[in-house]
Amino acid sequence: MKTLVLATHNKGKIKELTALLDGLVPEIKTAEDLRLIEPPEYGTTFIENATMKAVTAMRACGYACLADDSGLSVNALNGEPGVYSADWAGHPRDFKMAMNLVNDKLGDASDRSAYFTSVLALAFPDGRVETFEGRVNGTLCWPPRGLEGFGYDPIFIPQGHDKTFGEMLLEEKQGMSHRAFATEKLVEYIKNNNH
Ligand code: ITT
Repeated sequence: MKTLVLATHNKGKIKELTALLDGLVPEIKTAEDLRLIEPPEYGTTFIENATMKAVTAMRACGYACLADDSGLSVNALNGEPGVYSADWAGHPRDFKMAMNLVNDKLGDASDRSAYFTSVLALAFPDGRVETFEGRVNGTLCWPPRGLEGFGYDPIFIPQGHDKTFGEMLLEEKQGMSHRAFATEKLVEYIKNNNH
């Protein structure tokens, strides 16, 4: 594989994926570089949405395309916002509002456990699609802490740590994130299959 397109319009994901995939393929392009549209997401699972985003982009540009569908699932909220994590931030995206919404819905619930999931879908020009999933467990804190990362990072403390993802520099988050774990599987697949 000479060129891989990151089929996402999320700047936080682009920063993380670009660093995680460093050295894997000669050229990485983004959806923005190729002016690819941002398709509406009607799926009810991360796998469905990730696959749809990767295939839509691949059909539009002809290169191998990698999409990420991800989100925060809160156990006391029956897994919400989950696949709707971006929707909770409205238009234009406002993650302060989304984090407030999570905290309001949680109220005084004693169970503050949550997890991030990332599903990466890799769509090849010949129509094949492979998916890879990563997950990180943690707890939610309030108020939000830290200015690093993106999205819900300032309220998420990964298991076994004291800092939120919002208080971690990129390299530290990459050592334990859902996206990093999914990417590890993807990299292994690419290396084992000579792509
Ligand atoms: P693309 O579809 O263009 O990739 P998006 O932001 O719409 O961008 P999703 O539909 O996958 O992406 O929405 C996932 C949301 O979950 C995302 O907007 C983040 O706010 C949140 N999220 C995912 N991974 C996260 C992470 O590592 N840290 C914080 N929030 C995250």
